[in-house]
Amino acid sequence: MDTKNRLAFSFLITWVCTCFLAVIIGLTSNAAPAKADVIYHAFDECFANVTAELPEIKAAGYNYIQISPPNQTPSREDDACTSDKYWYFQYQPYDYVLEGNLGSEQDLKDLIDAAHERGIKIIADVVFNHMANYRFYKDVAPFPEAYPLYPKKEYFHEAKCIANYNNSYEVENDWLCSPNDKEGLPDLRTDLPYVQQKQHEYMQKLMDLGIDGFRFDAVKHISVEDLEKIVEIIPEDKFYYGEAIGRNFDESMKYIPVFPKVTDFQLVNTLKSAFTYGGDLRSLINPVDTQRAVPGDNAVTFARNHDTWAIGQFDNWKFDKNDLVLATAYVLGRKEGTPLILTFDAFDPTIVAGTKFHQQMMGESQYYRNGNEIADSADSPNLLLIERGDKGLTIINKAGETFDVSAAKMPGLGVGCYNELQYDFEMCVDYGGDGQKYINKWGSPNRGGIEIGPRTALFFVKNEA
Ligand SMILES: [Ca+2]
Repeated sequence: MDTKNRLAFSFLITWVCTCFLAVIIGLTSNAAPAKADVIYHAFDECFANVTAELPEIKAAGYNYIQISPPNQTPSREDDACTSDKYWYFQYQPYDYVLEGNLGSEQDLKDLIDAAHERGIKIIADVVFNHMANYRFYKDVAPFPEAYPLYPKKEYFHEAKCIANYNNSYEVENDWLCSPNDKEGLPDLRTDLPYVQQKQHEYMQKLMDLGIDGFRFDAVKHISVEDLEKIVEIIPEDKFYYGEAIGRNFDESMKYIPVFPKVTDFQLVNTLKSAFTYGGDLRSLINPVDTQRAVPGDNAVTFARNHDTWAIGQFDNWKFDKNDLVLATAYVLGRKEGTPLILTFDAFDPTIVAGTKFHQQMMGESQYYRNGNEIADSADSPNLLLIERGDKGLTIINKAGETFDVSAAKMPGLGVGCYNELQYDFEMCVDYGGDGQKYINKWGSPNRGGIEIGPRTALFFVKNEA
């Protein structure tokens, strides 16, 4: 076939396939395809910039976007749209009006509408425990008249910094302070019907704009009884979860079922141990069974979030750059949890492949295959194999060396060929002469077995028949 004919032939094939696809889509258009949720955390991003980014976000496979708190907060010295230096200002509400450093109410509405057109939902981060530090408003009026919504002292707990984090009364009722901020954040009396009403009006306003869900900040600092009141108005079809930085499993689970889901810091701990030098990836086999992760239906999962990203806090939960990608690959390869991917990580090629894998494996079962059943030396602290149904496989190699074996069994996967989603090569499984299944093609038709490079994660999905 000459070049011209080849082009024509390829065009014809494309046309035939497209028409065939159109027929399939046409036949199934009544049932929207079920998709697993992966949340893109548009951390400290201006709303108009997120709107502009929607094509990339959609192409990478994300179907939820979590925005930073959209309420009014102290003015920033940096350009909020290009810098993340004063990100923590966004977690200090001054007023629940939708006019702030990250954009206007119209910018937010435009983002919601444009996202909905693409089938993407928007989650708003809401901060109800406290208000902005009064030092920003000293020139406006005395405390607390400076706060338009809460101008009376009775709306706040007594001004006193949390001193003992083991005392839940203090954690819930005293003010959040930091070494750089001894004045602290005015802590709201979230038990008062008036305060709850203002917070409900704000949530309702966001829902009227089209917001699809909420992330509730700092829930450990609000009593469960108050939280129950706060979430009361949320309709069943909304997605919402609580940011609970649980120091242990019970502390994480304390907020279920007030929230259907909580941030899974138990898993972050478990991941950190497994990926630390000398750690063992096999410790990541079913961590929920030993309470080293929150049950999947209740968990919003990540290797890092904006809190562990931020300089000078949660240093025990920070990962080396390569480990971060591999730990996030695990979060996306496993069945459990709703993954939340931070802006800075969201377009890493391995993480994009993992996000697509997570979506395509929706509803598939999960099995951690023991390396002994695959090949010599595959049962290793550096190697993890997660099968998804009989049509998906994640392999993670955390070693500094390539794992290379010329023969590998693959008892769990169906016979056929699989595409690797990041590197775009084919792996095929077929029966050998002994009646067992083997990987008989790995990239090149000249080799079988497994070859996975140092500090690499691979995601295989079976080709459609
Ligand atoms: Ca509080």
